[in-house]
This record gives sequence, C-alpha cells and structure tokens, in this order.
Amino acid sequence: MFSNSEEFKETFLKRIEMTYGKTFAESTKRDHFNTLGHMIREYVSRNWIETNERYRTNKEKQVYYLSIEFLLGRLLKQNLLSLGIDKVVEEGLGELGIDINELEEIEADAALGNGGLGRLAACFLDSLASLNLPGHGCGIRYKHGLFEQKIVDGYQVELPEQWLRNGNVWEVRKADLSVEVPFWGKVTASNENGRLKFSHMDAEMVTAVPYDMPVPGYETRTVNTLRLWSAEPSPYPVNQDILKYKRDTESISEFLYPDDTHDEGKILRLKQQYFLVSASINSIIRAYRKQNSSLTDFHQHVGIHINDTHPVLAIPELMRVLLDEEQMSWDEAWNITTKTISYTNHTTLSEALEKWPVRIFQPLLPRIYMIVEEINERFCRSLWDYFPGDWHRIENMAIIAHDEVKMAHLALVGSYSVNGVAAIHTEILKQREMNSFYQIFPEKFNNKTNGITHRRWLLKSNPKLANLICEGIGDSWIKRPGDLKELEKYKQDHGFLEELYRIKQENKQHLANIIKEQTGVSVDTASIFDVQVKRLHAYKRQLLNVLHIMHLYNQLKRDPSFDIYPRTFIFGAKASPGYYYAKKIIKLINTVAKKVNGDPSVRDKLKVVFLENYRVSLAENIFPATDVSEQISTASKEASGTGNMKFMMNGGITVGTLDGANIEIKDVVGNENIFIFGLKAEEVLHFQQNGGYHSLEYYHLDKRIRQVVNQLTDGFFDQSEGEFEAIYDSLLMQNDQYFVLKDFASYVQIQSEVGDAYKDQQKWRPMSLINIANSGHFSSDRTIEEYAKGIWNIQGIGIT
Ligand code: 26Q
Repeated sequence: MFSNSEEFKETFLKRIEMTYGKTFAESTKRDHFNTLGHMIREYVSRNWIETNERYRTNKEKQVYYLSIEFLLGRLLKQNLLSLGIDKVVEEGLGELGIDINELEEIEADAALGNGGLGRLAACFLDSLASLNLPGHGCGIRYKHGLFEQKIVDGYQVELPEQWLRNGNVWEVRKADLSVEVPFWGKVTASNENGRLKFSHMDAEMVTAVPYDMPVPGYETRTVNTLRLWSAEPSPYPVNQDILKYKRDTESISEFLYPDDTHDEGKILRLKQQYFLVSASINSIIRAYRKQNSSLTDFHQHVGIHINDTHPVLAIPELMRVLLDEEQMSWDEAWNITTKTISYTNHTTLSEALEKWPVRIFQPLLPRIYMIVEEINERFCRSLWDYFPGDWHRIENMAIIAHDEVKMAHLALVGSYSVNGVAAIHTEILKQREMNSFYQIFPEKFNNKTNGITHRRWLLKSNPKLANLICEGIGDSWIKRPGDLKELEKYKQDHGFLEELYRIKQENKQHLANIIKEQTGVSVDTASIFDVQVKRLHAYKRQLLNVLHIMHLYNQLKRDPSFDIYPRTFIFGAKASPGYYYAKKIIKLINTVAKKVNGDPSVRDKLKVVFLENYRVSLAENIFPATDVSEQISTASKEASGTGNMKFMMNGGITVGTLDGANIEIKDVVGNENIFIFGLKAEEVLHFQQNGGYHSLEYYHLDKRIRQVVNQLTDGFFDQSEGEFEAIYDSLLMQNDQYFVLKDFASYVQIQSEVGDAYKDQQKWRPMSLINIANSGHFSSDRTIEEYAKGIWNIQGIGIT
C-alpha cells in the first residue's frame, strides 16, 4: 500500500479529497485522523484475512478470551508500531505539517473497562497476537464506557462517556454474523423418541451484532480479532410496545457497569453477562461447525477462557447447546464443557464474589437455570463421597444455596483450570478462600502472575527511555522482554545513569505541564514525584497516603526547618458512583491539597495534586514521570496489581506492602531496590481471625496519629462540619478494618528512608535502573506464554 513517506503522502492526500470532498487545506485534524485510521485498517486487512485463513486450514486450536471488559485506551500509535509503519507515517505526516502527537489526541480512549481486570484483557490481546498465538477477545461494545470524572469543589461528579460520538475507525460491523439471544419466556419439555426435548418458548429475542476489531501483533503477520457485541432489536415479531422493546434491547449494551460490589443484583448486569456469553458461544460454535461435522472433540479445537466469573454462564450455555441442539448425553456434554472452559479469579474479597438471587436468575434465563440446577445437584451428590456426613461443608460449597447462585462455585466446578493472578493470591485461594474445592480438585489450581504489555507501557508511552535502552542493549527486548536484564551492566555507568535521570526529568516536565494545565498547580520537577493512581477502594488505602501527607504538613508547620526532601504527591482515582466512602476519600485528598498548596510556608517542600479522570491515555503520561510508586494495599487484599509493574518498567521505585505481585517484584529486584513496610498477609489474617487489633490504642499511644485523625473532624483543613465523619468513624469506631493506623508508623518510617535514598542520587539511579532491567518478567508476553503452555495447550506457529 505504501512503503515510503512519499507513497504514504500521495495516498493520504488522495483519500482526503475522495472521502471528504475537500482539499487538504480545508481538511480538519479529525479528517486526518479518520483518514489515517482507515488507511491503517486497510493496511492490516490482508494479514487479517490471511491469519484467519491460516487458522482454518491448519485447524489450530483457537482460544477465545471472554471478558465483560476490555480497557483498550487509544489504538492509533499502538497499531502503527505493531505494523512497523510508525516512522514512515510520522515522517510523511510531518512533511504535510501534521504532528502525529496532535492526531493522537483526537482519538477517544476506548474505556470499556473499570481498571485492572479490563486492562489485563487488553494487554493479553497484544501479547497473544505478538506471540502468533490463535487467541481472540469476545466482549461487549458498550455505547458508553466508564464514566468521565470531573472534580467540582473537591467532589467527584460523573458524566456519561461518549467514545463513539465521532465513530470508531477500528471496527467493522458484521451484521451478517448476528446472533439471536433469548431472554424470559418458559421452557417446555416434550418426549422425542424416549428422550426429553426442551424448548424455550415465548422468549424475548435480542439481536447481537458483532463489531470486529483487528489486533495486529508487533511486527508479525498475525492479526487476531476482538469481537465486540452490540445489542439491537430483533427482526422477529414481538407482542409488545415496539418502542419499549427497542429501548429495552438497546439498553443491554448501553453502559459499562462501574465496579460496584455495593450495588449488587441489577438485572441488566445479568442480561449483559448472558448476552456476551450466548452471542460468543453461538458464534464460536457456528464457525466450528463450518470446519467440523461433529462436536465430539470440540475441546481439542477450542478453548474458552472466562475472565473472572462475569462470563461464567459460558458453562451452562455450552451445556445447553450440546444437550439441546446436539442431542448429546449429559455425561458427554459435561466432559466436553469441563475440558473447554478455564477460569481466572481476580479477587479474594468475599464481598466481591458474584452471587445472583434465584428470583432474578430463573425467570430471565429459564433453561440456563435448569441446567445450573442439574449441575448443582450432581455436584452436591458427588460431594457426599468426598465429605461424608459433612453437611455444613456441602452446603457451603453448593452452587445454589439460600436462594442464591454462587458464580465462583459454578466456575470452579465447570472448568478444568482455575488460576490466581499472583503467587500469594493463588496460595490464599488454595489454602483459604477456596480450600474445600482445592481438596477435591487440586489439579485444577494454578498460578499465572499477571503482566503488562511492555510495548504499550514502555515502547509506546516512554519513547525516550525506549530509545536509550535500544542504544544500550539493542532492540531485542521488544520481542523478548527478558533481554532487558542486560541493562544491569550499566548499573555503575555514570554516563548511562545520567541519561536515565535526564529522561526521567523530561518526562516529569511533560507531566508537570499537564498538571499545570489541568489543575493550575505548579509543581517542581526537582521534587520527588510520588504517585498513587488506581481505582479508589478502602483496601487500596489511599487514606494511608493522605494521612501521611497530613502528618508531613503538621511537622513542617511545627518546625519550618524540618528537613524533608521536596515531594509532589500525585493521585488519580475514580470511585464507583455509589461508593460513598470512596468518594469521601477523594474529597479528603482534594481538601488536603487545597490547604497544602495554598500555604506559602510549605511551598518549596510539599505539593498535592489530584488529577481528574484517570484513564489509560493519562496513565501513559504518568508512569514515565514517576519516581515513587505507591502500592500500599492491606496485605492479602490486592490480588496482584498491575500498575506496580508499569511503574517499575519505567524506573519508578515501589513503596509497598508484601501483597499481590509486589512480592514477586521484590523477589526479582532484591530487598535493596524496593521499600517494603507494614503488616504481612499472615498477620492481617491472624488479626482478622483472632482479634487483637484495637485501632483506638494506636490513636491513644501515637500522638502523630491522634493529630491527623483529629484533624478529620476539627475543621483544620477548612472542611465543613461532618464532612469526614465516615472516615473518622471507620478508623476509630469500626476498628479500622484495613489496618491503616496499624501500618501508619511503619509507613512514615519507610517514606523517610525513601526521601534519604532519593537525596543520594548515586544510590537512587542504580536502584531505578535495576527495576527497569528486571521488569521483563512482568511483561504479559511471559504471562501469556504460561497460559498457552500451562492452560490452553496452544502453540504459536513459526510465523514472523
Ligand atoms: C461487580 C458487580 C457489578 C458490577 C461490576 C462488578 C465488577 C467489575 C469489575 C467487579 C470487579 C471488577 C474488576 C475487578 C478487578 O479489576 N480486579 C483486579 O484485577 C487485576 C487483574 O488481575 C488485579 O491486578 C487486581 O489486583 C484486582 O483488584
């Protein structure tokens, strides 16, 4: 299509005229973006077709990654890089006076996810394609992604997100591949040659229309597919108000639900889940049938992975197809299903495990419910052999109990593999949360520590560092991230470390400009950039970070000569709209920020910034500019974390608890290159089981704690009365569930060591380098290789 910048320019200019009927001079930036986008899509189309052809003719086993979320962010540069045309395009555009970075800003983030789980799915797609693995995504094409956050007077305000307002250049609508999904209605049974045949009558049909997006691998010819389903009214007649029917169907793919475990049991959420599952399974089977006459060895050709329990209905749905449409026996269908489905668990917080009331589930999905009941009955009967007489245990393990369907139990029973997302998390699943299941299915349990795509989170978002690395060790790390290890040879090289520092400072300046523009606050790039960006949750303990800042402020006020290395504390976090406590923490951060930033007496030492609307595209500017990475969850609560890996890869040094993947980061960089503090997981679990922690004692014994906690309610930060009462109460009246006060002293201590270490740049810079050098282990390429070998049993064929 084009192999040099001249050819690129020629095509680009011709297309602008043909598509928009405008001269180049009249065209807008959006015209440029769309034109370029369409050119890229055409550019991949040949390899996309060839990849599908190859998969068909080789009959390679295909894996489908079902996820209710794909947090993709922007795709322009990612696609250019993967296709290896970034340089040519940038040059060609440059010659036309177009800045690629300005074009990039035109693209809306595809924010079809809440946070870690959704971003993990996006990273996995990149690694699958880059490793030439036959793995595809199946998700929902939400009309509105995660809400847009505004901060008004320190409070979070949510606006609907509108990523499709100007169209989506990356997608192809495939109306001819639509699937009908049934809801409601009733199931009737008839006798057909001595076998019961079930039919779903009077169902309300919804049409699922696929929109496919190409997923090109990095410098390979593999182009996989992300298929996102959109809900539309079905052409089949309905006996009801047509307008209401249209609204009801379209509402299924209207909004992404904000991660909110406090707001359970919304019927629309369950509809979304079955919509995704039914459309995906049916289109997978349709494609399979084109190649194979019978489904008896389906599991040898297809793997279906479920990202948490949100798509767990894939289990009864696959059973339904095999039983009702294929007329298989229960045992044969169950054998195939349990050899097809694999499951990742992302949480041990019991309040976050999905449960659905039978009274919602049964009428909405009558046939699926019957199958779940049958699975449950057979499972409970088999438990009797494992745990004879242990009624209590059997009741706890049942899939349906106390009028609720427990989705995690269904996933554990109906899959052949269950994995946690970091070593400690998997151990907690095996030894505690899912121990009863581990006793009967030990072979199902395995660990796959999370990873991130280094191509987006280093190569794309930190081009200066990527260049320096290439100058130092060549570019093999882009395909083999483990090669970053070679950087260690520079750990005493002053010239290289100086360059590393210079790049960090440039990235900090870039972020400082964004901060200035967004908040009006001027921050000094000579200060330590200390960052906590992630969803707002009590267990993630943004509160510990704020209390520490309040404490530093108090110390500076008491003793103006108090020696601290200047610091800029940066936050970014969205709170689920119904999560009252989380919203109060956002208000607290902004309240403290206002007081601290407005006090000239601490101006040179302390700044606090809350960046609104934290999202993938903003994150890409934050990770490269960070010195200190805050990973301070209550030990045992954060399954893995993935932001921790993004900071590390960009030379940020972790201040963290021994939780999630922080432990594995510590293992690879060594104790000297990370700042660990606080309770360990066993200690937390011990206190939770046996008591013995009394937050009030810490309040009474530590006057630093007393001071900051009192300031929550005494108006010190000019807050209105009662504003932070819920926070105050959580700490003192509800015995501080997340051990914030317990870990306070240890956190203050480690933070002072962080300051000392930064002051000694001879010490800091090698630490930073060693973090980068060892970050290859946390590439999602490593993670996906482990899934491919250890779970899916698929191999990349030697295509480059
Ligand atoms: C639940 C009910 C109703 C609506 C939405 C939800 C919901 C949505 C999203 C519940 C949970 C999520 C997302 C969870 C998540 O992101 N977990 C994180 O997964 C990461 C990837 O494995 C881990 O690194 C994090 O530790 C884990 O918190």
